Amino acid sequence: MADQKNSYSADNIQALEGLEAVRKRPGMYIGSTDTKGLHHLVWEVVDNSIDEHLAGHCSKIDVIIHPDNSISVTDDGRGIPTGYHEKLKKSALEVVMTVLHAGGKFDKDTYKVSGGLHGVGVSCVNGLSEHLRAEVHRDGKIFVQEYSEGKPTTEVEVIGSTDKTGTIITYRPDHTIFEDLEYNFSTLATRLKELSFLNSGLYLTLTDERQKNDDGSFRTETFFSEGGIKEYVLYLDEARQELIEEPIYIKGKKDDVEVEIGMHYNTGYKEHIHSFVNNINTHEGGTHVNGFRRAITREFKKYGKENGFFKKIKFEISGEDFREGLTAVVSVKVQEPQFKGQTKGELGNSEVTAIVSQLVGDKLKSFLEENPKLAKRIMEKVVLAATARYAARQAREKVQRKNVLSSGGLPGKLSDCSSKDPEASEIFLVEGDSAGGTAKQGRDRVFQAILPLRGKILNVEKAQEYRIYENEEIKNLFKALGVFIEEKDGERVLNLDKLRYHKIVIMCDADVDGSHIVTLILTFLFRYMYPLIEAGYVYIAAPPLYQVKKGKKFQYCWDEEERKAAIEAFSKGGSESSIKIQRYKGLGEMNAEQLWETTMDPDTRILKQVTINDTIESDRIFSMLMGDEVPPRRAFIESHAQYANVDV
Ligand code: 0RA
Repeated sequence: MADQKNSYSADNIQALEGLEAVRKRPGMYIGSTDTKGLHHLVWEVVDNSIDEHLAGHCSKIDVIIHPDNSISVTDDGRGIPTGYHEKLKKSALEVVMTVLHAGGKFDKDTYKVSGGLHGVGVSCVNGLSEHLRAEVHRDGKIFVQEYSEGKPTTEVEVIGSTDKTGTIITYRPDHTIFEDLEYNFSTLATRLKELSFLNSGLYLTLTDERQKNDDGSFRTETFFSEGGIKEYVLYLDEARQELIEEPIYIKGKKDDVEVEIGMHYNTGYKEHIHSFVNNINTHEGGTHVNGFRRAITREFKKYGKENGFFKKIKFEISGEDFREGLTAVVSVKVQEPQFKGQTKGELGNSEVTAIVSQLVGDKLKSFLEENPKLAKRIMEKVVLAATARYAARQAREKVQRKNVLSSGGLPGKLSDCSSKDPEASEIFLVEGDSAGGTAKQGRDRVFQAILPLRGKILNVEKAQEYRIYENEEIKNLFKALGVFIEEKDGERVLNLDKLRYHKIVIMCDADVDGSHIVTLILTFLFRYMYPLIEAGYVYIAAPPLYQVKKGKKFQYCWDEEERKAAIEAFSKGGSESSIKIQRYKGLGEMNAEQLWETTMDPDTRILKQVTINDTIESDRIFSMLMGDEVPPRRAFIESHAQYANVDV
């Protein structure tokens, strides 16, 4: 089991032999032993291959998921060294594969940038695998060694000759260590796609031998980007209307810090800044993002003032006004990154701020001078943004003053629970008054509250912020949940101190309209109440699709398979006719008791917790599904229909 809380000093680690440490405390090395940790193994291997690419020796990396959920990673890099290691008296291959952190010791000169957060190397994967096979093509020969739980089971053997170079690592994760051994195609695909944008010119492929296409071939996807980060921002903005056609692209290097940035303006109202350090997503930003923001505010403000764009604005223009409709990717490569913050997702190296700020500032200065027409378009948007922000703030304050500051701020439509303990309390967001009524009768009023929402709530993806605070349903949500937005250092943050429920359950009909409403509510929560999702408080209820009944016996079914099984079980020893099948199209077709026992009773219900696998891709998917542009939405839905399950 993962155990990150136990602190473990360097001495302890050295006292343990080789990879035994990794097997004893896997969580310390790969974060966790849940599905996240399982996928992390792939990245440990791929990171090594990416290092080969960054050193200029690798152009292609292939990842294969085998039918038994073992993984192969093949690259055309230099191949792991295989020579004799004098000090350790064994092959360098064996040292790299069986000694923690050994990888880097062999190539001091190369600029090693990938990895970072855990970055413990391929030996760690070896230690956590019940079987691993390393095949190296190097010096005209093919070398192979196999291992079990990180210990060699064969010598390094030469099995043939080759005219190529590269490494093939095949491993099967240890089932005694990992809770779940099933690899997820879209999790791997999303990260490989991201890596292709971050490493332009590198071919990455993903093949899933568990899934076959109609023609019998395996499901395969190839990821390649010629334009890198410039292309990445266009991809992220695909479903948004552009304000400027070409992204602004910045690339430079100073004091060993490499900076690459793409920025693109769309006509939307949100800012989307994604940042990376050594290919690793820094969710919480950090010094590189601070430098970027600082430069934008400084240069745009100066230009706007000097050219008279802000004459009519009677209040101070704020930094965020310059970033409305901005989609940007900020990627830096730093020799010795320091990560801080709650999830180690924030860059701490202070020298990076000034470096990024200067490079971006220089570029923006010349961009504004050389493109007066585009500059005018951006400045006019900034003025609109500032005006709307001012209006939104007033609207928000009006809602919140009533909400938190006055008593009796709960919405009339809310049927609250009697418990005042947020940890024990649940709120069901129910589509429509009639289903709301049934839920109210069916619930356990001690800990379950019901808030009916009228039909389709506002699509926040298309609405300006102040409209959101004017919307009745959304106002009710803020009031019922007891959360509010406050400004901290010029940033808006959701305050959860007075949150009234730790389970927020979206309960809608199990049909197309119902799932549309779920998506609308999720979009709102993702954009305005993300910390609730992050904390794991948001759930989707799963009402049954069928009731299969014979005489007095009946069974609820959640999918086709269960329905077939129920019919079969009931028809044993009799015939299929007397059996009645009811298809529930909506919550309204169930009475209060049925709704309780199928969907609301904690002992029997199925709740799906909403988790975000990849914030950047989720961001893009929401803009795709709920945004303005129709063709990308259609393309997205069509391309995902083939493999059915879309993971948000
Ligand atoms: C140690 C040293 C060198 C490369 C590697 C390890 C290496 C590891 C992996 C893991 C997967 N693919 C890999 N490719 C390379 C440097 C090699 C040299 O200096 O020739």
